[in-house]
Amino acid sequence: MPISPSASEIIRGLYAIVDTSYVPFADIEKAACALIRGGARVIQLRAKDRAAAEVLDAAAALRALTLKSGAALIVNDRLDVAILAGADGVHLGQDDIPLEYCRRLLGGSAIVGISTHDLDEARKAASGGADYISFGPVFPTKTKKDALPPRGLERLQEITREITLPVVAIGGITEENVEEVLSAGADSVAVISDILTARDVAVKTASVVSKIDKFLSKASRSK
Ligand code: 3NM
Repeated sequence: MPISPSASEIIRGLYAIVDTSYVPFADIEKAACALIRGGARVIQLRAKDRAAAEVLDAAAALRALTLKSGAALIVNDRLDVAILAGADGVHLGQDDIPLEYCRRLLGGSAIVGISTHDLDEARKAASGGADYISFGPVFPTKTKKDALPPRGLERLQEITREITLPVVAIGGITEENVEEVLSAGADSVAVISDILTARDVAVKTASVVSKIDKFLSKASRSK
């Protein structure tokens, strides 16, 4: 039987997000293909503005694609869609269905990530059994309309020093600042607009992935 990789092996490097505020709904599969071609190994589907049936259709298409390529699929917010599409996991906001209830429906092997914005939320997610947390916004972002004020690199570092779960940094991260973010201890980096607005999404992804992977492999060699 194949050994399934752990959440900390999966949530490492680029955490790519297909966000329908940048990708027309009809192009979701095409965008995910480009991200995967560029080397993304985790794909999150984030479709805040769409009805459940549509999100489920998109998730099912991405499930087929990610299974073929060996990438992990995480569904944002929608536990129901994550379960029905057979996704690898779900990513929950602070106001979504609480973690303990999610586990009852998802079982222990699914990956559950929680958005956090301060140390208290991060501690609560870790003690509640999350597999990873996101922390942000690190920098100003236009993508999330209700984003909190930027947390900055020092607060990110405070989180990565204490929390032993994989930490995905998010918010305003670009190819230019990704190394600073990794230097603050992030295991993974979510990049939305900088990648999805690129002229060639696959080429841009490859360039971001190469920068992240080089940094992480150097960091793990020097441990
Ligand atoms: N969550 P971009 S910031 C989806 O702070 C999301 O939890 C955030 O998009 C948080 O890479 C954010 O375009 C948007 O800045 C990130």
